[in-house]
Amino acid sequence: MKVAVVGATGLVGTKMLQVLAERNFPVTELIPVASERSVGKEVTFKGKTYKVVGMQEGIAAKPAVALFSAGGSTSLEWAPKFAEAGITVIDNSSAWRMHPDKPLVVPEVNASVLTATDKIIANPNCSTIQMVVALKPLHEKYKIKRVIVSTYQSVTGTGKKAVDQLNNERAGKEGEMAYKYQIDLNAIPQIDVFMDNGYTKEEMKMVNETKKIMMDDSIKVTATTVRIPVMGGHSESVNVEFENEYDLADLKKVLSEAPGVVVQDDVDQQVYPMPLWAHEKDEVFVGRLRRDETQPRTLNMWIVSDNLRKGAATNAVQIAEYLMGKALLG
Ligand code: A2P
Ligand code: 11C
Repeated sequence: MKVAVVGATGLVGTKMLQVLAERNFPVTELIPVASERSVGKEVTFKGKTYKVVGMQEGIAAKPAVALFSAGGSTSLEWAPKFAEAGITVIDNSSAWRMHPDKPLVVPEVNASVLTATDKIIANPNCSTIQMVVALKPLHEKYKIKRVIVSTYQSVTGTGKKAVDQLNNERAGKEGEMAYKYQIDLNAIPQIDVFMDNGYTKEEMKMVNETKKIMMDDSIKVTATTVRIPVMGGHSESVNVEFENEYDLADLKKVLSEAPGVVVQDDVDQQVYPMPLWAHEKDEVFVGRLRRDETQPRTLNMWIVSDNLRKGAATNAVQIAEYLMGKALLG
């Protein structure tokens, strides 16, 4: 299958190439696409080098599928052009996520919404993806009423510029700032821009995307998203109130049997999910499972995942795998 990666020189695009290779996605021809600045540069895929091409050339090559991670404005402009040419776009930006006609997919949760006519498919925000993978099996069994989430997000979620900022700060060097403030030795309670309601865009993504992916507008979600000086892997403290009573041992079993979830929860041995352990893994790690003793039917948990993998590249490749498996690609 001909596969294009749009944004192939970026942090997520590079991870997409790595994940496609690792999972042995049947790529017969790779078309790495980036901005005009990068045309002619080389990227490596499965030990071979490929020259980066521009957008128009990417369309002309007629890939069956294009994995996009080149920012929202690039997606808004170019995804429809790829789609018109019959190419299925799986888009990692926020451009199409809340569009009523565009599916927003986490394969473990709602792959079944996908049809052969979907030509632009949205990949959710990283912090949303890891949360819904863990929430879905619990919603099915106990019905979720309300979720309160606080995040501890890695600088890799911002991109290369933020990784450079943290490295420079640690080395005591001057450099370009991705954030308004120093991130090393700090915690910044702002991810993305502020909205009129006082929440950040990242926080509202978690609220709105969760309802859409879980296909249930009745789930109440409230979020506080925070950037911390971690190099890879987002962590989340999640408080979940259920409609129905649960037994903690049963709930752990439900999670341990859920697709894409690994339970790491042995406090006697001080075992719990951490970004260091989740790094370069595709699963969502869940631990610190305990009752919220302040109110009934409520759980506290800690969720960690590699934001560039399950939070971005792996989820996009899994969508492509699903489409291929169901013969939904043109
Ligand atoms: P380029 O390297 O040529 O700028 P990151 O999020 O890590 O910064 O990566 C963004 C990716 O999106 C890069 O591959 C970047 O290419 C690509 N990109 C940015 N703007 C455009 C554009 N207008 N057209 C195509 N690709 C773009
Ligand atoms: C972050 N979650 O960690 C963001 C990155 O909507 O795809 C991904 C932004 C998005 O900064």
